[in-house]
Amino acid sequence: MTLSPTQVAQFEQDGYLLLRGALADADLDPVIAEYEAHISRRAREMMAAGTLSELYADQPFNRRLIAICRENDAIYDGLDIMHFRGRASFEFLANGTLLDIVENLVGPEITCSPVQHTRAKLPAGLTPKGGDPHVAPWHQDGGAYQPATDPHFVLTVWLPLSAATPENGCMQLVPRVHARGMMQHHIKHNLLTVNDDEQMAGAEPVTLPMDKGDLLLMAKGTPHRSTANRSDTVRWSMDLRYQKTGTPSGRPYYPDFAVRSRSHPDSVLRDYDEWCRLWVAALDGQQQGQSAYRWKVAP
Ligand SMILES: O=C(O)CCC(=O)C(=O)O
Ligand SMILES: [Fe+2]
Repeated sequence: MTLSPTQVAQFEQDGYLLLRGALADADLDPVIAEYEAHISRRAREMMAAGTLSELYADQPFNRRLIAICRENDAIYDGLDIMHFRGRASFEFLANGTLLDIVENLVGPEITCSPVQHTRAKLPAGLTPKGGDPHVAPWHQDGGAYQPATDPHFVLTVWLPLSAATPENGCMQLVPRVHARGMMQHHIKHNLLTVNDDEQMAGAEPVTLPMDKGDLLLMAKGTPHRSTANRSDTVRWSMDLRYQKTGTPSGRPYYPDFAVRSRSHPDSVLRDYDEWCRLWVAALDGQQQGQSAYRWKVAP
């Protein structure tokens, strides 16, 4: 799939583009299957250890984790992409349909940013340790990178693995303000956010329910958020970032890699084990003392 000139113009004007049905089940099901297999394995281990009363194997992908977490939320740890490190997840980062779309906006030399997540957003109150990192207050993704990234284009790609609805905390964003530049952010409860009252006054957000297969493309200056999950479903999603090879990811201590290159095809990282090794080494390095954010912690 390629974007039409009208779609590219729409992205540039609105700071986002929502593509319905861009991905097929065949693109996403391997990722879902490896999470399902992991959850089954962990549930069996917990049963064997006597810390779970049943497997909840009859529950669908967007409910099973809830049923298990209500009994024992130890299963919740390690689901994000860099900790989970599934082979299908790695392969999905280089999905041809996805990269064809990305190439329309990023160009033919594409680096996969390490600023990426797989999120299992649970109903409010169920997330272990209180606060929920998947309830994102208003922010621009540009605010999440180190300043070296400011002059460069970074494309955010957000996609649900199960239906994202207003009730379970789908994405909301403010169109047509992405080119105004970086807003003042701060860190509140460990989350990056702008000052809502001052900077979001008068904003007219759009709410974007999305189904599996839909794809949201977003500029790094587009303010967006997601609210708490007030449903009885898990909002499973991935948010990925792509940029022109050679531009800084904004998290230099995490591994980025060339995911498509027309000029240097040999530079592309295709080795799953190497990707795992890079993440393990980076996570062991604990950011080498660098803060993820340039912003002050709110009092
Ligand atoms: O998934 C969410 O709820 C928020 C994600 C987000 O802020 C992003 O993908 O940039
Ligand atoms: Fe974001």
